[in-house]
Amino acid sequence: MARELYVTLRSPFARKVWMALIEKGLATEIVVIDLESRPSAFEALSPIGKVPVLVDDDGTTVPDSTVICEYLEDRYREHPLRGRGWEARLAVRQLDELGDALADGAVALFFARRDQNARAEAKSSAGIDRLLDTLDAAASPDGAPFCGTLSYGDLAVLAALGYLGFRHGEGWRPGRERLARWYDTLDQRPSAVATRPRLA
Ligand SMILES: N[C@@H](CCC(=O)N[C@@H](CS)C(=O)NCC(=O)O)C(=O)O
Repeated sequence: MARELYVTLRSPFARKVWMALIEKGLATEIVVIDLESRPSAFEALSPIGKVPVLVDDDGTTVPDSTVICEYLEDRYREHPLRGRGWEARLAVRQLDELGDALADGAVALFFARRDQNARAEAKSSAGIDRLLDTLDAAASPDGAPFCGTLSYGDLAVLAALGYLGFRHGEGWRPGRERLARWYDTLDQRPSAVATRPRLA
């Protein structure tokens, strides 16, 4: 059977894994679903009920973007996206967590604005600003990957920033030139170009 990745075209979590599969050269059929009317085949795959879900070519089924990335690294060693040794792996996992938190914040901000919930909007905006400042301080001045070589942590942050720009514009950039340079460099990779968030 063909390897399948269940996604939506806007989910930053799905995009992180989609990019990882491209970077690792693992051919995958992308199955785009509508979260408003989830097909029963998708519901059966994961009790979590969120995208992404990976169904590997032997039927191994893995939900959650970080769990999928770790699984891919454990199973497919080519084009590694996490470092060797505990320090490098810890750094990648921590970066991945920052990226996921940023994505969660950007999604929460979208719903807060849609629902005109000023309190939730202020909370999400403050959380996003803190994460952006942390990432900007950690980014290298020359646009290089955060941990030296490209990691799935970079992909998590790239997907989160791509979603932030898609939903909320580019207002995150001023005063965060290092992070913007890092983003603009990685955003040119074929894996990033092929997976940019879109409405349909
Ligand atoms: N921790 C999960 C988060 C995934 C997630 O929140 N996906 C959203 C789309 S961006 C989703 O499927 N939401 C559907 C729902 O919550 O019902 C991961 O990293 O994969």
